[in-house]
Amino acid sequence: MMSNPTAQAQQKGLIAAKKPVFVATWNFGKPANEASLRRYTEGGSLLDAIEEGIRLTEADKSNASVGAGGKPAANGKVQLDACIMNGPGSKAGSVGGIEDIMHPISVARAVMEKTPHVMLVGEGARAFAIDQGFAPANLLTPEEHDAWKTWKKENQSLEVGEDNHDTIALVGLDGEGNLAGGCSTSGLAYKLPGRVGDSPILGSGLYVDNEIGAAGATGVGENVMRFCGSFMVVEYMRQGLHPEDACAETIRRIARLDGRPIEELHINFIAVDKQGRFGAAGTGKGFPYAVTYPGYSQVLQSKALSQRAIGIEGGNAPIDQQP
Ligand code: SD4
Repeated sequence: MMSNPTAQAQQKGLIAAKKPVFVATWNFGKPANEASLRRYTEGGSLLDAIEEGIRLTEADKSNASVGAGGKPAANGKVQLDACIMNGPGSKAGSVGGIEDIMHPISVARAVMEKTPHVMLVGEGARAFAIDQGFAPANLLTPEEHDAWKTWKKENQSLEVGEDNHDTIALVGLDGEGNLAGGCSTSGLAYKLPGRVGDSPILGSGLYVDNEIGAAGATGVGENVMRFCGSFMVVEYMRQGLHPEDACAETIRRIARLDGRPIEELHINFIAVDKQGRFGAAGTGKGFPYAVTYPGYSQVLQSKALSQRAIGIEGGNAPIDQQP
């Protein structure tokens, strides 16, 4: 008997035995997926389920890279990015650089459902959220405030490292064969105020095509958004690639176009297709992703495209220290 969940899942061809199936980034994707499955089982729509899972991560103050408790921009303000997309009708909503609102995923959904627009940014997004009844809150925890003060005093580097970014991207397929997804992040730690990454950009941090599949990204947004990364993953699935291979091929193509070695890009993708097959790939070794469907919930190891071990990301335990 194989005890390794990744090996077991790979032997089964990385395909969900039951629907709905939820696939999410990082270790914290597992409780998020489980919240999604619960919401769906209780009668919520696939979109309700996606929103619920991401809200769990956003509310977790110990997660320093999503929602409340996120690391701030260089000016000490937490600025959040999120988007949501529903397969049927390709409906989408998004917010960029929103301040003081704990659940940008829900604001993104309100943009989708209550406005004729797709994306709101900055002060306009905040004003819209408050108008919609979202309560403003201070998202900067005392720990992150202290860490920011230290960074200001000692460092002030804007360099993208191993431990200053993380994102929840969560994609799902329901029993009717419909797809949906969401993505939420506080972005790169100590970014320039106003910097928006890939996460709220449809086609970059997230893409859903109801005919084919859904994909999401985490990592250095600048290395995803120049290539429409999640859209590219979906297009490779359209060409017949398994989701894991589609994620890997996207990373290889990005590296070719960018010119730097794969291990310097710090990006990862997750994907699910319309048949319930799923997979993930990363530029380094040890990007974990979570897969949940009725009777199954596991953190799996993604396909690694270089031997570089990824470090502690946004409070995540390195893969070899996972429970
Ligand atoms: C960004 N992609 O803002 C996000 C950060 C991230 O893992 O995903 N980090 O660039």
